[in-house]
Parts: sequence; structure tokens; C-alpha cells
Amino acid sequence: MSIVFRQLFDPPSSTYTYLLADRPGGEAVVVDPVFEQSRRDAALVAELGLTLRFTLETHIHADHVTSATLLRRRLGSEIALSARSGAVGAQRELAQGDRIAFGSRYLEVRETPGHTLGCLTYVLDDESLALTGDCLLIRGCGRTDFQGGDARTLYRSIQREIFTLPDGCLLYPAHDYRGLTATSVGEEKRFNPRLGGDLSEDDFVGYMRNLRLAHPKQMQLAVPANLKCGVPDKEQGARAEPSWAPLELTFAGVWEINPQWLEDNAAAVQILDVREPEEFVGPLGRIPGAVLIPLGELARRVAELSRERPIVAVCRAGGRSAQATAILHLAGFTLVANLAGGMLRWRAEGHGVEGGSG
Ligand SMILES: N[C@@H](CCC(=O)N[C@@H](CS)C(=O)NCC(=O)O)C(=O)O
Ligand SMILES: [Fe+2]
Repeated sequence: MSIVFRQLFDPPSSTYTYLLADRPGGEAVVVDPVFEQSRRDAALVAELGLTLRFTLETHIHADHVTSATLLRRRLGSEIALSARSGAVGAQRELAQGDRIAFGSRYLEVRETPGHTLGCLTYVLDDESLALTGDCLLIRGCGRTDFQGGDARTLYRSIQREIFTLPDGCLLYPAHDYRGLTATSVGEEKRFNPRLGGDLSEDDFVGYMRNLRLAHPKQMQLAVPANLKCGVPDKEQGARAEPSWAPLELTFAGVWEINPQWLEDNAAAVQILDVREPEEFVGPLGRIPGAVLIPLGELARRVAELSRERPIVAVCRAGGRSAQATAILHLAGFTLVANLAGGMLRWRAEGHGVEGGSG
């Protein structure tokens, strides 16, 4: 069976996070997860039916906080990073040649310092792809002016550990600032403007000395947090999670509540049915206490809803009501969720119905 591979993006930091699993429904690793995207990434793992074994860091990031600890708390994954990273709190400290097994596959660890002291490149067992972190970027490379960076060290890491892979080996970096997604060993050997073609180590050092990049905006916050594997402080924890109900975020980006919670807490929320009027009085019936505002009328009728009490949107199968939550968010409502599975699941689970047949 074929491997599962997903490239995920965090727009504010231009970070790529990678999900790899040995097979659909198998064991997975996530590389370089971003704090603000932890619910999204956990949703994808769940929707694909995967068991997350490890979160891996390619290095201590200066521009975003890792979600390694958040994912560990949610999914029980182990945290793995370089023994030379200086971080505390990992379950596994990695060094050259280590293998990270997930199901029937593994990633091989290669030490590629230069951007930071503890940079790692992860190479898939068959050398068909490698995750290079900020060591080698697409037609670029990681900066070498902080966190123990060193241009000569980086040059030698790339030559020794990456350019010795097969030319066809695909390379996936931790960042791209132009939206480019992948490259290959052969391409970078020829076309990397900093060290490809006939360029020498001294050419590279000269280039890197004159990069003149501003320091990452998040650096003061990100580095200390990442040295603790992204343990959230109280304030961050509160900001990340809606607290009025045990909501689940789908990979599609919709916050959902399960039918049982709604049945138990119906009195505390506004139940908003967004189906058409004939469906509201039709055979599926409706949830007791639901108010009807058809989806097409919602945007101009939001004033009929309270902003203080949470709103749970309902439709036949959960699709139109998901769009209703988006409309409500745009209108400034913050306490909003979609009823997962709509009336179909509500009835299948045997919850109370008003009207309807059967
Ligand atoms: N402007 C970015 C800085 C990005 C940055 O410095 N990225 C690092 C990776 S952590 C790098 O090595 N960039 C290399 C480059 O842009 O050539 C931010 O504020 O986050
Ligand atoms: Fe970096």
C-alpha cells in the first residue's frame, strides 16, 4: 500500500508542516507542526484515521512556536528532535543515523547543522524524498546569522548529507516565501543560486555574509517557547480553544458540536435551523426549540439572534449549516458551532424530534 504524504501551510510564518503515514489508516509522523494550526493538523490525522506516533522538529524555529506539546496532549504523540537542539521536554533525542519508525516505514535522521546547531534532515527509507527543514530551501537555504548558524558548516552539511542523495530525490523545505512547494536534489545541485553549479564554498560564504535579512518578528517569543517544545502558557491555551462547549474543528475549518452535547445543553444555546421552510415542517422534523432562518436569508436577518448566547446551526446533513457558521462569523458572532451530521445524525442517534414522521 502506498504512503500518505501531505504538505500543510501556515500562511503567517510561511511554514510547511508535513504529515507522513506508512499507509491509509496507518501510523504517522508530523514534521514541524505550528502552534496555531494544531487543531487543523489533529483534524487531518483523525479524518484520515491515522495514529500519530511522533512529532519531529527539523530545528528550533525562530519564527513560529511548535505545536508538539499541544499534539502530544491531544493525540499522545512523542516529541522528537535533535540531541543538539538544547531543548527540554522531548521524549526522544535524535542523532545521525537514527531511524524514526512509523508502521512499516521509517525516516532516517541526518545531522545538517549550519542554519542552527541542531538542524536535522529527515530522509524517507527509499530515498524518494527528504524533509530538509531550513538547511536547503527551494533555490535558497536557511540564514546563518543567528542560533549558532555558520555558513561553512551549512555548505558542508548540504554537500555531505543532501547532495549525496539520488538526483531524483524530492526535497521539501520548512519554508518557502514565494509559494514554491518542492524541488529535487538534481535541480538544486544545478540551479541553487547560492551553491549550485560551479559555485564554491567561498562563493557561498560570501553570499551568506551579505544576505541582510531582518530578524524574524516572532523570534523573542518563539525561541524560548520552542526550547520547551511549545508548552503553552495559560493565556495562549485560553486563546486557542473555544471554551463554551467541547467543540471539534474539522480539517475543512468548521467548529462542530456533537448531537449528545446539544441534547444535554439545549436550554443554554440558540438552535438555528437554516433549512427551507418546507423542510422545517417536513418528514425529518426539527429539534425542539429550534428557530428557522433559511440559509439564504441569514445574512440579512442576523439581528434576530442574540450575540450573548451560543448558536448551534442545524440543517439536513450539516453542510448548509457549516456555511451558516461562516456567515455568522463574518457578522461578528463568536460563539458559533455546527451540529455535526445535521438532522440525519440527530435522528440516527435517537435524539428528540418535534414534528416529522416515523
Ligand atoms: N521575515 C521573516 C523572516 C524569515 C526568516 O528569517 N526565515 C529564516 C528561516 S527561520 C531563513 O533562514 N530565511 C532564509 C531566506 O529567507 O533566505 C519573519 O519575520 O518570520
Ligand atoms: Fe529556521
